[in-house]
Amino acid sequence: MLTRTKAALAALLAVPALTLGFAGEAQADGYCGAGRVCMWEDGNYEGSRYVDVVAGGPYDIDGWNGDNEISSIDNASDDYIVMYDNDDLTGFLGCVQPHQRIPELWRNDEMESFIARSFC
Ligand SMILES: [Ca+2]
Ligand SMILES: [Ca+2]
Ligand SMILES: [Ca+2]
Repeated sequence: MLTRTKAALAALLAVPALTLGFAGEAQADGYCGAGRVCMWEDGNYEGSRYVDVVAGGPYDIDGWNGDNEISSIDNASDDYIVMYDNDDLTGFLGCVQPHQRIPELWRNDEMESFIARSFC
């Protein structure tokens, strides 16, 4: 019974947390500001924040700035982030959905370019 109550409470709290998320995220350490996409050297949004840009692009992640090192990503935008293995949007890796966070990328240390789009 206690578990069910907790679950119901969590469901109730989930909706306002989602709608109010932006204000908190802009200040939270390790997360991205509204409309931006951020990428980190290590998993769980740790290590160097190599990418912190307004969702748009195309962007190349240059050498010494995180190319082939990205391990986690926070997409705080309304667009899909389409990720590529190589520079110039070549070698499709996969998509991050709008407002999706990925603490451990399934293709670790491979991304070199990306673009924000309204489709995947
Ligand atoms: Ca890494
Ligand atoms: Ca490169
Ligand atoms: Ca690569």
